[in-house]
Amino acid sequence: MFTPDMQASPGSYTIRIICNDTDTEVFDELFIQVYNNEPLIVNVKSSQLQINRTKSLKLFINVSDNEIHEKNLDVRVIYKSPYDLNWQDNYINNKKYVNDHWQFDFVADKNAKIGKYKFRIICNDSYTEVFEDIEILVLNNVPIIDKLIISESSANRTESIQIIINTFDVETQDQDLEIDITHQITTDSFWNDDYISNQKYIQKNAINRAR
Ligand SMILES: [Ca+2]
Ligand SMILES: [Ca+2]
Repeated sequence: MFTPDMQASPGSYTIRIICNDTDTEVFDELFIQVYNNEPLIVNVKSSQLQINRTKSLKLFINVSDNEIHEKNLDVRVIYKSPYDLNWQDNYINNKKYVNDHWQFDFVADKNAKIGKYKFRIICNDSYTEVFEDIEILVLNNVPIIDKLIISESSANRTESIQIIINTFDVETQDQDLEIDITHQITTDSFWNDDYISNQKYIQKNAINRAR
């Protein structure tokens, strides 16, 4: 019997059979190939398949191998952001082995590209590397118009009405948001921006003080 154990190196083994009649020794050889049992990615689960920038999600990964315990396998996560050719791992952190599985956090940066990310989960038993891909969508936080105030609700021609607009966005500062104001006189007329002028950004606390 030839029984390579868990620690046996994979490869081609030369088996030498020696025969001796006490006067002469002869031998013959044969070859046996020993293979590694490949590691297996049993399953990959994500707490979410889409995520807004500045939020995070968790990846739960189960792997196995005949020779090596799950916690001693090399497990890694890399990703490609939309239209990117390079694999990265900048937003992957908190790698840990807990409750019989591997866990990683993906934290979408506020400047992360929007769109489909290809994630690759890699498992290596130091002889063979296997991988599985999943896709996760990173979304923009949509801007919010949270308050509109007008100084008057009516005006005679040539009089001015002040329009105050409070906006909010998770990723973009208020002063960097683009605000367009248009109006129409009847529901079937064109929207236009005649009569709109003097658009400027005033800090929110400055407005509060002015009231
Ligand atoms: Ca193995
Ligand atoms: Ca945004």
